[in-house]
Amino acid sequence: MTADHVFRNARLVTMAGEGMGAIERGAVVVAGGRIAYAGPDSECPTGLSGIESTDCEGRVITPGLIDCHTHLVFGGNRAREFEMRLDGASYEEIARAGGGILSTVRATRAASEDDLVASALPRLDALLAEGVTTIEIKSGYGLTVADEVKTLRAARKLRTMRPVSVTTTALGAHAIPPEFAGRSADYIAHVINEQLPALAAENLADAVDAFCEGIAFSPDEVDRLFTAARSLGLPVKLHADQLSNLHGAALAAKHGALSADHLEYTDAEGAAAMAKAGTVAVLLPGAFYFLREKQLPPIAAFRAAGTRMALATDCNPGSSPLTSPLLTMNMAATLFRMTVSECLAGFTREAARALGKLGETGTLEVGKWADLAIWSVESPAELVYRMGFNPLHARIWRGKPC
Ligand code: DI6
Ligand code: FE
Repeated sequence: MTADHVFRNARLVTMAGEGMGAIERGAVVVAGGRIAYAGPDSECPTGLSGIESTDCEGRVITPGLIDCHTHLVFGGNRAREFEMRLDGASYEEIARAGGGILSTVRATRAASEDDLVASALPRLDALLAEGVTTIEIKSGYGLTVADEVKTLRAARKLRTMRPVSVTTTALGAHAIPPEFAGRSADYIAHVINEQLPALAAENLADAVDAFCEGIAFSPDEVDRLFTAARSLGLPVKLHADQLSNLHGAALAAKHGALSADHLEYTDAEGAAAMAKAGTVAVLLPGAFYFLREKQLPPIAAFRAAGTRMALATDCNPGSSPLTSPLLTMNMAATLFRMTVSECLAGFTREAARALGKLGETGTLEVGKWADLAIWSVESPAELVYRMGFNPLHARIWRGKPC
């Protein structure tokens, strides 16, 4: 066997199959950036002489983490708004008064592509420091053709600057920009007729997203957008049922969406529709926590229906200024009562599925990219249990330690 690197004497958390796929004393062999073997150390292929070998000294190896829902690229921040909320204003009141998402739109429009890259890099580095090897980045704070293009170019630039896989999502339907105030249907037509073709022409978007909510876009408008996206061959996903139940989960499922995200107000029918369509439920406990939501996502209904559950930081300036997958897992366990296995699957296997990338990453299985996180812990539960402590020992992206 020709190979480049072997990691021996590790506790593997392969995430293959349904649970954690743990292997007490395991080894991972890397060849050409991909996993050539992941299994018991005792059965590791022999004749690997000459290749680099690392003794992991019993550390835990998981798949590299995947943050499948972020708004990483934006201008400015919303610390002032955070203070207003501490004085009693609600997220929706601030949004309706022209603050909220629109204040970040102003700052993002004022920023150059280089400014956006520079301000996103420290956030990206914080994620990488906790073992992230794949990240999804949405636009949605530009809301003109030029500013959406600028945002996604900045997102794509990040992957030339750091060893990480980046997928990009067009979220032009995030908010109604001031120049279209009161004309949401006209703005959706603009997204469909101007933004999507421009982004598609530059191949800047891997998927299309929308915010279906009373303060954003109606189910009918989303339906039109998704029909257009799919006719361009772009998969869809949806910010659904975050603040109220507009049956966004079922709408996403109807369009065969990769994922529906947030889902606090989703009902059992929505959960069942998602399971049937293979639409992954992306749960975002950071936003739930930061907005002090009371309505829990229907975890029991997802389990009963067999809906796949992923987790993500939702890193954004307004509802989840969060760049820690480890803290996100702890929040999912503490606030949503998700199990350790569900939390880890949420940032690995199910996150990969939510991006349509399960064939490439998300588990430690032969043929996938050798995207690994090596942790100085004794058991995977420690990754979920601790708060504000980062035990990452090494991050491997496509076989390269970095
Ligand atoms: N839901 C959210 O929680 C974020 N976007 C969305 O559609 C909030 C974005 C922001 O407040 O800037
Ligand atoms: Fe979001």
